[in-house]
Amino acid sequence: MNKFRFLTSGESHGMCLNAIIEGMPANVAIDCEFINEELAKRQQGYGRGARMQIETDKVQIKSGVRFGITTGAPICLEIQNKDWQNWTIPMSVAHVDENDPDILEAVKEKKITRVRPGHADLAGAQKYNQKDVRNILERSSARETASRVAVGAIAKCFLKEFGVEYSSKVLQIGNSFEEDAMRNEIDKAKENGDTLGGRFEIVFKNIPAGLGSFVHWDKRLDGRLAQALMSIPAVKAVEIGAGCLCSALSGSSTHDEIFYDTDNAKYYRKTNNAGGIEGGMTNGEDIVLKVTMKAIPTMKQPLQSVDIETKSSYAAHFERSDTCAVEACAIVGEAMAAIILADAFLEKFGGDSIEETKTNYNNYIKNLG
Ligand code: EPS
Repeated sequence: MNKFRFLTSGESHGMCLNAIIEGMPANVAIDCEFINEELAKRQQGYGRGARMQIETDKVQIKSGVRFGITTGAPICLEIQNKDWQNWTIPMSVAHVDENDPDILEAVKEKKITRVRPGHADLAGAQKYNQKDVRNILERSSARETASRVAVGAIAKCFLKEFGVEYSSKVLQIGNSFEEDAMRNEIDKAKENGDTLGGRFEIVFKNIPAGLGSFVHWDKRLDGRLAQALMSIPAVKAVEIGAGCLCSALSGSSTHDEIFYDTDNAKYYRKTNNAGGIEGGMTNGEDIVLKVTMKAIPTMKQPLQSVDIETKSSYAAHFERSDTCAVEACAIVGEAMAAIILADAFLEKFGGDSIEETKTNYNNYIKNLG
């Protein structure tokens, strides 16, 4: 059903991360430097851990782009894991000789049996019948979100053709709402071997009215955005516009009154509690999304858990982790929202080339007022 869709593959300490994208029309300019800047933004943020000092995420486009322009063919991209060179034996794709004591030691050293509360470890090991939780951790790791940011950057290249603008900002870390207080709280959590979550806002501007639809449950754009954002590891809540505040507001204070600007032949609202979506469709106002991320479950001071081999009580596994990754999550959130909006654009306007998409878009916009 999706017009713009993608799959990713790759493990946290495997050779690389990949994505295959389908549905991007031909003749869209793709700037690899821009994709790399987006990848760098995801690596930053106060509270990130040691892994980010090892990696310098860079995209390599393997197909679907020629001379910097999409051809309409599937786009395949790859991001190398620099850390992989330290994991060639424990993450070997090929069979290894377990009779070799050095190899046995290297594999055993990376085996995990003490599952982390709050991560995919235990349910994943049960579901996939794994005795080494490494086989769950490697793919459930949020490292996978680097691929999504690269795909999102390609969606952003497409959206920019229509004048779409976007931004995100962190609203809250733990119980702090100001930058200095947020940093202090992160420092304190780090000292205590603890982690922190928070909340961020994403805004998309210049989105035309009428993307998404009310006619079927799975066409509603608010549902599609919420699903995409909830699919980011550690995200626990997504709000659109006034979001959770709506529970306390009466109808007269919830809904945004409608006006008409005769000079510009345009409908508008003075408030945006709807967050740019009414009836599962964009209404022409800014798309405003608020996302809540829980604290990362890998902690230097681990919680009580169980060793799945011995069934005895143990502190959960700790390898290396971020104290706080809310800033990074906001960049992933922008990427996921861009992917959904690019899909909704293509659903509405179609087109196998950007010229065709633009012709359809311009015809539609002419009649909107
Ligand atoms: C990473 C996200 C986190 C990091 C990971 C890199 O993933 P997870 O959800 O597994 O905690 O911990 O780095 C490591 C696993 C490591 O080797 O330190 C990311 O955003 O790239």
